[in-house]
Amino acid sequence: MTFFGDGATSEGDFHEAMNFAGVFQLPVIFVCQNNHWAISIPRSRQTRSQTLAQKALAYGMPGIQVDGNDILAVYAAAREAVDRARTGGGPTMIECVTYRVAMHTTADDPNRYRTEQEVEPWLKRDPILRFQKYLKDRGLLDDAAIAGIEQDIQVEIQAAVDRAEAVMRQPVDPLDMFDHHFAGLPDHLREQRQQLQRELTANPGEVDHG
Ligand SMILES: Cc1ncc(C[n+]2csc(CCOP(=O)(O)OP(=O)(O)O)c2C)c(N)n1
Repeated sequence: MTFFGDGATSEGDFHEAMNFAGVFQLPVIFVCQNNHWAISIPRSRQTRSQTLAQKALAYGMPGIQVDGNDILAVYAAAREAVDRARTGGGPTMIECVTYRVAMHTTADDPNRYRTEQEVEPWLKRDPILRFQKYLKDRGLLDDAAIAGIEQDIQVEIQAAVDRAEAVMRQPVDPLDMFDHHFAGLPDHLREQRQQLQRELTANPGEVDHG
């Protein structure tokens, strides 16, 4: 199973991988998270195709477009694709239609290229809220259970943050970044390593390379 965005479908790698998987009937599931935006580039500027899923047909594999904010619809599509792949039926592409409600990264300011009005309707389609409502309506979940799950998640996230911060506080040798990539370091990287070593020796107090 491989995951990528709507923007990624404009890259050559996507088309080569789809073609290869189709020709060799590989057990691959291409899951496209179409969240309408590739940083500041809207879905309408990626392709004139009506759907992204239809690209699968050209590569000889089934393509299915699902409501990506409907957890059960995504599950059903994935179940079918996984069963097909495991029984030798070849690859599938699934386009999950959703929306990026927040910024792309903390370095991005969506106010520069889209309006609040565009985002607004998607907030109501939040897949977690929808699934909560579905389970509550069927008596499978209540507010106390939700509070318990959220509390557990908070604890888990805080533990991960604490672990990451502890690792970041450990002294690291910046020269380590040159290790373990190549059996023999290429000349240009060897030069960069030497340059960094000289700089570190000249500025021993310089520890923050982030
Ligand atoms: C070849 C290449 N070009 C540009 C970038 C910079 N870049 C990083 S994420 C991104 C947008 C990706 O959009 P999309 O595929 O829709 O995925 P999303 O992040 O929205 O899930 C771009 C252009 C990159 N990482 N690699």
